[in-house]
Amino acid sequence: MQNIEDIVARALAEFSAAAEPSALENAKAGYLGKTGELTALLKTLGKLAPEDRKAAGAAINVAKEKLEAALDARRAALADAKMQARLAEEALDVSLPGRGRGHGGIHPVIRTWERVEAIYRSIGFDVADGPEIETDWHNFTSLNNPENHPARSMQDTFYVDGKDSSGLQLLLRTHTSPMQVRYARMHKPPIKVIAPGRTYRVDSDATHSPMFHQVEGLWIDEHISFADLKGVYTNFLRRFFETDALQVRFRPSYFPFTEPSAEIDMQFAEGPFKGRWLEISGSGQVHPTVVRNFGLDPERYIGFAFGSGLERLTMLRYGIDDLRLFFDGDLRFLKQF
Ligand code: 2U9
Repeated sequence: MQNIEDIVARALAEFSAAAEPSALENAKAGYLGKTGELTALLKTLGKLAPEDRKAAGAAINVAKEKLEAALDARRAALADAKMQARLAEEALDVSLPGRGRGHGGIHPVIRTWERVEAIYRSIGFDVADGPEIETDWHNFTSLNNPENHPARSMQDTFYVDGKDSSGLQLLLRTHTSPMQVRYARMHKPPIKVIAPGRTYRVDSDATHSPMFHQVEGLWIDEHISFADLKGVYTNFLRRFFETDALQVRFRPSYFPFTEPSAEIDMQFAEGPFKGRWLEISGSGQVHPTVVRNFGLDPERYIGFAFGSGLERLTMLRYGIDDLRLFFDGDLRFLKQF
């Protein structure tokens, strides 16, 4: 049966030439499908003489099995080739080094903030935190700021449109003192608290930023004096700057919320600032009107308050000479802390 061998040879050639499963299936149809060549041959069996039929049938079946085996092999080869191509395309070089992830750090001013908190906590001060959008009453009036005080003007304070739920004028707090007022009105003496946080003033130049950080302290009880203020603050400075070779002096000053009031100056006995008196803080005995606004009797309760700039403390600790470095976000600067 020359014809069968010819059919098988052409089928095998077409199968191995098929580069795609669809082409392979089309080729299969040409031989084994309903109208395929081998199928047609099978249909001619009935016309053969009975003695020839058996041999012809067996030959066709052998041919059919051959083609089916070749089809299976080709199908597997095409699937394998497809998988290899995909593996090559999607290959990951697991030996490449990772891109790495940048890690952030703590801003130097926040380092100071944390340090100040730890020192005051260690001598029994609580730490209070509160709103940065304040009422005019908490920020100014309760602190004995007169109606016409320049700090209350639009040039010095950021006012916020709209009023609070009681109809009070809102503003960005210019100091953390309003938090101390809130704290003092919520606690019974002894009141011993610091309030670190962000504050806002309309001010922007080499030594002023519209947003800056303060820490204020307040200690109110029956017999708290300037001697306690001097002890607490001197202890704080020596621990913050990690040196006992440091002098502190109090210079008379004026603030509406304290009477008497004093500027606190310090002088290092060593290091880059050696021998220079540096202004470090404002302070004073809390004004009787402010104590009354706490809801306390100023004849019975007395104490001190102080306020320091966290940027200033940071600049002195690390010898930084330009305030703007804190706000520029330059990693060459920030990475040093
Ligand atoms: C209450 C009563 C009194 C806090 C005080 C200062 C003096 C002061 C400045 C230092 C540098 C602000 O950041 S700064 O510009 N602060 O001079 N602050 S006494 O007095 C208070 C606080 C709260 C209830």
